[in-house]
Amino acid sequence: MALLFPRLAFPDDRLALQVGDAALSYAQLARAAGGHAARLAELDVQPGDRVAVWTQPDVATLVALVGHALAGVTSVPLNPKLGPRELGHILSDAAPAHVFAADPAAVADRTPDAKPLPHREAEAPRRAVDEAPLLLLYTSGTTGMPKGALIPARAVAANLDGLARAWAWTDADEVVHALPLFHVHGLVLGAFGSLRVGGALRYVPRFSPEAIAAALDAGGTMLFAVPTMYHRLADAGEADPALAKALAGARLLVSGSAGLPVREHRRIEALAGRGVHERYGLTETLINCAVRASGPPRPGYVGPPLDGVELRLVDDDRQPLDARDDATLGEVAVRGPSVFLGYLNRPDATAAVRDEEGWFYTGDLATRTADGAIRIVGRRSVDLIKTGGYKVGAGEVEACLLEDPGVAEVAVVGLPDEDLGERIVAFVVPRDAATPPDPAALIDAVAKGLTPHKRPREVRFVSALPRNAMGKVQKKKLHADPSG
Ligand code: MLC
Ligand code: AMP
Repeated sequence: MALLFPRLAFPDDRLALQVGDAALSYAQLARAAGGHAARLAELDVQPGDRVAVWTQPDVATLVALVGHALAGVTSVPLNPKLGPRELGHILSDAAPAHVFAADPAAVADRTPDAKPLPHREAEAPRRAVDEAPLLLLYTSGTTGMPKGALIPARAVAANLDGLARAWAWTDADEVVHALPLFHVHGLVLGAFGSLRVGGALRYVPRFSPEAIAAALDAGGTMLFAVPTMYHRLADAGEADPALAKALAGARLLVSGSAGLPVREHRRIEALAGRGVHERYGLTETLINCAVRASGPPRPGYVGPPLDGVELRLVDDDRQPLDARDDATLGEVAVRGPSVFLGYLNRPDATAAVRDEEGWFYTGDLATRTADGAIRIVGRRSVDLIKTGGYKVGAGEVEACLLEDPGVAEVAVVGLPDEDLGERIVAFVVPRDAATPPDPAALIDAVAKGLTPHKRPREVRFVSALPRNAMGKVQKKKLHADPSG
């Protein structure tokens, strides 16, 4: 029987998870995850049911997510900072049978009925990797509220095996990361990846360069981070030789979720004596490309496709482009076992991104070299913003801002930012120019109603938005002339 986490079936005393001061061996994790699975059975949760978990950065959260995987239950990971507007959408769309939290008091203002995750033990069930959804991950689109991507266990297993080959990732490795546990990067790669190879995860509950350095010094061999974190590590490392030494001690530094500027590559290389291996992926497809650990990093490139991933570049009519000149631009399309099942309750949205032959259209624009390396150059839509590695849809932020009676019109864009990659900026036409709304209140409405990382970092009042002859807002003009 092919298992998702083989080492949990024959658990030993090797370190599986370290979260702050709490550590679990594989034997302890197996019994704790088995205990959670037993609890689900008592609650009459059946394989295939959906159960939500507030992903507070706690070892109990990881135990519950592993328990769901062993029980065949679909996890719906919730960002612990979700505000009522976005949370309401997710709970009504996903309709989970139960909501769990390591610390229910911290989320009682939004889910009064969240169940605690007490420590109990039972034998871990065994479950073969199958087509059933393992995860329901919410991801933003250009308009409307986030869509739930159904990710089967089969995709997670295939993708992690491809990454293990690309990075020579083995049970001798200890991954360090400080990423949130409600997205692919932190949850699938960081947590499930470590457990699938039988290695350890040293999870840092709150990102800081010093905490990353401490986890690397404690035995970490690989670091997974977003470009914003590398930028902050470079800033801190240039001032602190101990931090530079900790980075130099890892065998592999990996960046993803957004493009790592060549400048940051060079800074890390200068500090650590080693650059950063980039990989590229999406919630819906998991990881598509990775620079191989057997060779040097390649600044500006995300490497060739993983084993098992079919990739092509296509033109505006979705016709394949054969060029391998690192100049011809096409949209990245991928096919293979890592592609998701579809969006929950959204067959229309699923059909828009996946064709009848199984090709998934990413919306990312790229070139390809003669040796197959992909360089991500941009995105088809100006309405998708990547800030700090988080995807944010302009439409969801605009809809939230338009609720303010003082806002007549609004256009949200991502402007270049040295730290965040892109910074969310809202161009607002006030209903009454003499008494515009309070910018801090507008920012707060997004931070508290949706989630803090979707908040505009800046509000600019303008008398009108640039529009074309059809009346459509020309966001490219706001990019070119951010004064509005
Ligand atoms: C600020 N805060 C507010 C607020 N303003 N809260 C309420 N109201 C307001 N108006 C709070 C925040 O909640 C937070 O609280 C603190 O202030 C700082 O917030 P921040 O400034 O937004 O954080 P920042 O420093 O910018 O975070 C940087 C970061 C983060 C790098 C740590 O962006 C991050 O974790 N990124 C990872 C994203 C990721 O994992 N993406 C993967 C997607 S999967 P507090 O309490 O926390 O201090 C994917 C596929 C793939 O893309 O390829 O991987
Ligand atoms: P998400 O929906 O949060 O999973 O974000 C997926 C998007 O992140 C992709 O479509 C890309 O635009 C972007 N992305 C992920 N990794 C990289 C990378 N290494 N370089 C550039 N963009 C990336």
